[in-house]
Amino acid sequence: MSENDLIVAIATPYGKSGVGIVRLSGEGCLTLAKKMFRPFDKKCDFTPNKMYLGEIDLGDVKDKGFVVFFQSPHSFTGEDIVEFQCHGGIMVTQKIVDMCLTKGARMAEPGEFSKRAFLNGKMSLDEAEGVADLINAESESEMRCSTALARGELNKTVTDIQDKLSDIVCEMQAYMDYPEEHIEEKTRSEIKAILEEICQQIDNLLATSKQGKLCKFGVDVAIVGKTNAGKSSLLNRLLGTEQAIVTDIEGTTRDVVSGVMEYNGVKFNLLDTAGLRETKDIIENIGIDKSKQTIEQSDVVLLVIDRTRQMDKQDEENLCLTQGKNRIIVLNKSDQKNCATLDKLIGKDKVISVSAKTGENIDQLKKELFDKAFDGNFVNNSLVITNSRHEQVLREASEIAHKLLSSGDDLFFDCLTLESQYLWEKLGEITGVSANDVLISKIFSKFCLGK
Ligand SMILES: Nc1nc2c(ncn2[C@@H]2O[C@H](COP(=O)(O)OP(=O)(O)OP(=O)(O)O)[C@@H](O)[C@H]2O)c(=O)[nH]1
Ligand SMILES: [Mg+2]
Repeated sequence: MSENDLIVAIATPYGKSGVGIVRLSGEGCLTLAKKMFRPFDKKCDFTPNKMYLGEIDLGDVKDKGFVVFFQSPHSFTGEDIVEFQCHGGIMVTQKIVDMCLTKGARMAEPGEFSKRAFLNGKMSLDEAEGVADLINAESESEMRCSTALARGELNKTVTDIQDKLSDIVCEMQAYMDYPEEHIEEKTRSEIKAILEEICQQIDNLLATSKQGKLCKFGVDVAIVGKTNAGKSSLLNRLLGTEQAIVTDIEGTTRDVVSGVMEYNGVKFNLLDTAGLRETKDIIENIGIDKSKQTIEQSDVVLLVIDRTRQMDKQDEENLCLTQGKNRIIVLNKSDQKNCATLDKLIGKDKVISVSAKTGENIDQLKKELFDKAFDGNFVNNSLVITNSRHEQVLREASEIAHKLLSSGDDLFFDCLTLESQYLWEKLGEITGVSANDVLISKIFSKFCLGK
């Protein structure tokens, strides 16, 4: 495999569609395309970025479609690229790929187009990862985070930190080259100030990673409480569908019933659970164990209490069980006149009265849920760390930077220079400036085919 040999892949999803795109990249792609495409326009000279209508040779049959040529370096990969835009579906696109393979191309590895774009300097590593995340985005907030990454916002911040580190290294180099200048004190205080800024910048990025994870994977919300409190009714009301079975028989829900709700562009994975109570029923007990596990694994707990019933021992236990969790107490059945005294609930908890039956206060509950999930600190339209690899690199970088800051006064300048270079290299793992080939291959292998 040479670095710019001819690769081919279907760039559109596998399945039926109006249009399909097959992409060829590498040296000689136009020559190959000409062998299997007959343009209708006799004067066609494959001017770059222009679409030409014609017949694509599929072996025994022909498809009517377009060919576009993107000339190096003005293409996604930075190499010559040809795109066949044909009729969609499984057969036509596959036939074009087969034809390209018989004429000398080879099948692209997953992510190989993006890898080439990175290697040819068309985008940094984090920007390429942003593109992959954008393709996989399932919610608006995830999409917003990925576009920021793909636009190069993380790259900008990291490069800015790296520039500051380069300044430190230059400053120290100058001092070591001209020690007679006696600039040590001034130099040290300047370096300290820069290091403080760097620590702050890295920590600010890291602080966004909690929101990033929730935007990427969704907020897991456990709906728990006593039997018949109205948990399944609440799930259905929040989703706007009849997802879970509702009856007035205690112990109706046995297993975890889930559904996805999107609110303010964020995905909430709602998990309705079996009602908590003492029972000898084996199946119900398995369900109750699952309810407890769900509480543990969730980001937010909605503890549902039937406000028409007096609180009892089971309610007390449920309060204990969810103590310390990020919880909201939901007093359900507000449409009913009789309201029991619920003094025990007064405390730090967020308490909200709703009616799953009529929908009363449900919008308010969604808002409270959103605020609870993000501690009221949701940041919109700014850079948020969603990628666990970036988070890991930033954690390591933060450790190095803080160590450097605290030991800066005691280090010899040559050590300080080396440590600063090490931090520079570490941050380079995000943008790919210093990343080694193994790391790069590992990252791109997770991309989808044709990208
Ligand atoms: N009046 C009134 N009734 C409700 C409300 N929510 C639920 N119910 C009723 O309460 C009963 C139990 O509702 P479910 O949603 O099945 O309760 P659950 O908590 O899921 O119960 P289990 O699955 O047994 O744990 C049903 O008869 C519902 O119609 C409400 O807001 N108001
Ligand atoms: Mg239920």
